[in-house]
Amino acid sequence: MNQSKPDLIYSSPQSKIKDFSFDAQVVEVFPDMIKRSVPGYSTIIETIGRLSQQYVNDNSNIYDLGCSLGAATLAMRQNIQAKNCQIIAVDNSQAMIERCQMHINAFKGETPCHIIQQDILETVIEQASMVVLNFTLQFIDTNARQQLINNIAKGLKKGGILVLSEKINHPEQACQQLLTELHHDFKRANGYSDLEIAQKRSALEQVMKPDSLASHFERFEQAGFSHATTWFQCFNFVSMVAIK
Ligand code: GEK
Repeated sequence: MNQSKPDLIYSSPQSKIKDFSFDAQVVEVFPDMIKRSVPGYSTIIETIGRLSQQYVNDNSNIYDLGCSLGAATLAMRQNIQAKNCQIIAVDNSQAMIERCQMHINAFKGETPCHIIQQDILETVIEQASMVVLNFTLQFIDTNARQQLINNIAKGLKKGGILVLSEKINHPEQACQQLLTELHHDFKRANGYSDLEIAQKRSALEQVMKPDSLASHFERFEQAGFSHATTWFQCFNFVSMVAIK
């Protein structure tokens, strides 16, 4: 999965920028794209693996919602110690799901994985000890987000966890600007040009809608989680854990 082609999708000027979509072109470069765009991505994936070792228990289901190429699924499968568990990895992009299945097949593991093409708003969550939404909720219709978090909380067993990673908006303009500039510096340092940064930004504008950190915690509370904390933040990228 590390030998991805370099992401050059936005490297030349485009007269009309199409809305970003998780299509075959994106799939080809996805590992390179996400590593160069999301600060802390590798740390987050590794930590999801470590959390699965601790929180996944016997006879339970594990969900990776918006699994893309299955990085979180693989990290969990390598770390789960519990018996009689299964991982259900869901994504609504056909191109992602096909490539994800190939990645999963390429690695051996004890825990069975079911790779499903489906809208995660339709996924039935039950008997879950761990649910992962790693940079997926930001692509879901804002009005459907609370219902999804409620559904996850309902399907988790007591003591089970939700890992939610997201890009966030800061409510104060000055802080929002500072975090955005630091993120753009990070992308420049990873070889993206100003043109690539600007064109990708336009492509995502209507597709990805970040929330504030406070609204995530309000959602957790409304869904009935007992505890929630941020465990990682780098610039405007955050990963949280909520415990039922
Ligand atoms: C990782 N978690 O590598 N239903 C199912 N899938 C969806 C939906 C939906 N309604 N909307 C978007 N997706 C991964 C990275 S990427 C994040 C997640 C990013 C899927 C979409 O097809 C894509 O694969 C994924 O959510 C978001 O740990 O690229 O910034």
